[in-house]
Amino acid sequence: MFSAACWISMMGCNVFLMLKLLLISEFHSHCSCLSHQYHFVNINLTWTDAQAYCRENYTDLATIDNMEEMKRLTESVGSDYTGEAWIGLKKGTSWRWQWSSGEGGTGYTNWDKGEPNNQYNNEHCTTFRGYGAWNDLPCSYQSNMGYFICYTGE
Ligand SMILES: *[C@@H]1O[C@H](CO)[C@@H](O)[C@H](O)[C@H]1NC(C)=O
Ligand SMILES: *[C@@H]1O[C@H](CO)[C@@H](O)[C@H](O)[C@H]1NC(C)=O
Ligand SMILES: [Ca+2]
Repeated sequence: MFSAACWISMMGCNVFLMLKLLLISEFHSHCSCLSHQYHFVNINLTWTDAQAYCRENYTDLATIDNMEEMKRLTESVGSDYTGEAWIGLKKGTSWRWQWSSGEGGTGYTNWDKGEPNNQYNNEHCTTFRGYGAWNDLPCSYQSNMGYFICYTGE
């Protein structure tokens, strides 16, 4: 049998736990909007070579989870560049789009109008277009589309 004092102290403990959980989730939501820092690299590489470059020199090719990150990625490229640049999205098993980082993804996408169109049935990698929208392209492309965006962070 619990005494009243014991019951009250348990309640206190629960309140404390709840506060702690709130603080933790607050902390995490702050973290996730700061966790991906983007780095635009102007070297012409295929998607796979760009991935290797990002994995060695940063964390991976860019993963984008929401509009806020899309905005920051766009800022990292700057308005002078109007070409395309690889991001970390590529078709994986059963032709589903997957992030290079292995992140499950939040479901956020920002495909350009009419994309992904999988032209000639050969477009399995994704680029960022200057104004922010995404396009699927052949993974082996590099001339002036082979620039890429890496990220650092979780
Ligand atoms: C990492 O960056 C350096 C300097 O730009 C480059 O020489 C090297 O090839 C990069 N690593 C990979 C795996 O591409
Ligand atoms: C990348 O390729 C394009 C098209 O061939 C070229 O204009 C550009 O100068 C190249 N960039 C670099 C950094 O080699
Ligand atoms: Ca396309």
